[in-house]
Amino acid sequence: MVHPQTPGGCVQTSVTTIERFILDQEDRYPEATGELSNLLYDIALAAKIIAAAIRRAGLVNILGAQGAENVQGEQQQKLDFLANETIKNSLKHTGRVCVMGSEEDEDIIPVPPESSVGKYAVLFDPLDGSSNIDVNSAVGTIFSIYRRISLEGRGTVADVLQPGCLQVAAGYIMYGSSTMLVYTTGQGVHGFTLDPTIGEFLLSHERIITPRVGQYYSVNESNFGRWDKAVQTAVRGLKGDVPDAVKPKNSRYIGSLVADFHRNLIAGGVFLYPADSKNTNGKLRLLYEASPMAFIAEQAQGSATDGLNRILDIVPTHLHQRTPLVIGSREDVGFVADMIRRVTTSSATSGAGSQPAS
Ligand code: FDP
Repeated sequence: MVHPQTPGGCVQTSVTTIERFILDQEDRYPEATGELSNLLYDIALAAKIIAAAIRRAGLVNILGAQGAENVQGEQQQKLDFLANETIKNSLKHTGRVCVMGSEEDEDIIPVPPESSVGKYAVLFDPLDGSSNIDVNSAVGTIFSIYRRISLEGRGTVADVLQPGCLQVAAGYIMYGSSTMLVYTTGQGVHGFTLDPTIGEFLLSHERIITPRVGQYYSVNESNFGRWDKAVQTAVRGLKGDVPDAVKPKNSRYIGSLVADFHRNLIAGGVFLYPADSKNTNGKLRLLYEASPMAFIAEQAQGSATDGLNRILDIVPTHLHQRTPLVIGSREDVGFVADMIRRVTTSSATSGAGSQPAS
């Protein structure tokens, strides 16, 4: 990582800020207007405000539930509310956005009538992994940007209901032991670490490539009895049941998608949130979680499916749609799909169905 103040006290005089990096990338496209670059800075600024609030959270009594429930019926945490408002306020008056969608809001979020509109639709999960907030574990923000498809005026719901393969940018911010912003505009995946001493995101991970085979599998195994037989068999395989097909993996699960995904992106691994008998379409949201992470995974040479099908090909039908998710190192995601396909086919031919294994 590049840090302006090295441990020896020697000042590093050449650093790449996120601003310079985005501008350098934009220079490669003579037709670029700069609107997307500016939108990415707007998000980076919102991230700094949220990071500062999270750092102070234990001190200023903003931990804990706010009392209201969000559209998913979950208790809205105070920091969820703050993060949601921060992002909306950072984007709505910029003239770069035509409509927004947030995991915390039931409907699309229009740009206020007094503000001009731009050509981008932005979707975000303002504070993902929020059940970790009260125990001071890593949480994150996820964002996804599409070019509008409506021709004029304020954006519409059609602008946000686009398949993930049409994203123009996606990224996440992880508020962990340090704050990192990782994004892609379809030109590889790049990571920046916030230097709190100068308040800038500095390039720390250029062109991230995830290992083809990972060392970790990450899944909430307390759901094991609620998975169908195909998923159970795949997870058993990751643990070592079929060593000829896949090297047994170590388990790591935080329960915070951004943190689990980030670890596997860097170290290699596969994250699964399959459907189960309680969450029959999985738990994670296609538009706010699965699609942006899938874009990043593929740009880092990993992959992402719903168990069988590519996430980026799914055409959403509603804003808060959920999907099963298997994401990470390419060969591991492929292994899970092979196992699911094999068990499902053999259960269908034997007439046994794919009910939970005993
Ligand atoms: P959370 O409910 O804490 O906001 O979709 C949200 C999410 O966290 C993901 O970040 C995380 O991967 C998953 O849910 C954890 O779910 P489980 O607690 O069911 O494992």
